[in-house]
Amino acid sequence: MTASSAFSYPTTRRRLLGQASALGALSLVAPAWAEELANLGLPGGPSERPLTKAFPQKGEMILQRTRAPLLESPFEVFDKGVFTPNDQLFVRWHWAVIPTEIKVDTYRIAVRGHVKNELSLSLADLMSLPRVELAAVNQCSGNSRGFFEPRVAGGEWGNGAMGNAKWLGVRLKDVLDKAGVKDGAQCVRFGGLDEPMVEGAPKFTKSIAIDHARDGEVMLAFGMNGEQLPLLNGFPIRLIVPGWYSTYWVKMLNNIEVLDGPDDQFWTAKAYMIPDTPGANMKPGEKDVKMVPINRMVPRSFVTNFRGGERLRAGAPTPLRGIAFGGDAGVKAVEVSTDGGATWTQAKLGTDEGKYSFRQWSTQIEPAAGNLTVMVRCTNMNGLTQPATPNWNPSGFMRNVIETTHLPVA
Ligand SMILES: Nc1nc2c(c(=O)[nH]1)N[C@H]1C(S)=C(S)[C@@H](COP(=O)(O)O)O[C@H]1N2
Ligand SMILES: [Mo]
Repeated sequence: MTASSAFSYPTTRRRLLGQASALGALSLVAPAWAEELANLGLPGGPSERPLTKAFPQKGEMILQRTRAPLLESPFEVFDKGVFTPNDQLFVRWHWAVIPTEIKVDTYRIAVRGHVKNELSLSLADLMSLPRVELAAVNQCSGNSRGFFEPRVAGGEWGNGAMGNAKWLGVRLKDVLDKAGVKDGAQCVRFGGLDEPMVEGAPKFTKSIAIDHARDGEVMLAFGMNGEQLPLLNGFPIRLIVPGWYSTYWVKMLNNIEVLDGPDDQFWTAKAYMIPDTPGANMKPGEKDVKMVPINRMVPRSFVTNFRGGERLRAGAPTPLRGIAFGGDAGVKAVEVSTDGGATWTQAKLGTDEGKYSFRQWSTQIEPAAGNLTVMVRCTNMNGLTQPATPNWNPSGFMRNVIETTHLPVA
């Protein structure tokens, strides 16, 4: 993690708040957005993946659900570079009551609970703390759920419920130190401005252990790829939990609560549970599997410059490239196999943007006529490699397998 003084993003307080005020003006379109949401049709079957440009500050996205918004990044986006453009980074909300207007001057983040001084931080207070910048992959726990066999319930994501950005913000540790965490603190719970649309439904909150919260990496971000966050990605502030699934990356953050016991609220204690097994893998119908809250991400890799079914020319030198990430550790190696996994060739790795970032990989092939099968696998710095067979669990979380792309060659 580097200090951001050299970063050319306009981060003076006035400039950021100035931009934020500009967004305040922009948010005058909010009622129109609310109406548009109501008028958009729902997608049909799981194979139907309509594109939409109807969401504010978002370019072309795959529409999974209108309310609460579920928007997937079209996969082509990942071939353009390791940083996902803000207007095409995926969007996921649990509840549909999302503010469409944020008053940046009165926005406050409460820091409360098991602390010596409860705080109410303005955006200016927050931005006066030392700044840090970090590239990190934001990946939904259910990314790629649509590929689970047998099928499971939940958002039918393809592989585009992930994205990588350079996050600019302040350390959660510094915020907690300002409040002075009392002895005996166990975890920190986070909440945002969104609310359930049905009475009695549990508000979306998540928590992490106190030591994790104070590791100096978890941050409160107000910048994303050199701009402020799009509203739907959590403007003005979101939590970044590097290397962990983004269910913990609470958006529109306005509440930080230090607890002296475990968090027993629904979203941490009951939802987002995975089998406590390697790769979160179990058999359909298996009983008495110990479940734990989802946590660290695992390595994944994808081909990005060809879609399955695209035709290649026989004997032609053909560049092959894609992205990989190590999960909670850096990318150590990316290997490619064109013989069904019998032999593997090391791919060349692109610029290292930090251990939590996407990393580009590339190689070249000269395919023979026939049906080419390209397999790609990533190994992270902890020595963890992608599995040859897909994992399975009832919630469709943490999908992982060596990805295979079939390309006819003629
Ligand atoms: N306030 C709030 N934060 C939230 C959520 C939410 O519903 N409300 N969903 C979480 C989940 S499950 C995911 S996958 C990410 C999605 O982040 P994105 O929309 O910026 O891609 O936000 C997380 N933070
Ligand atoms: Mo998620």
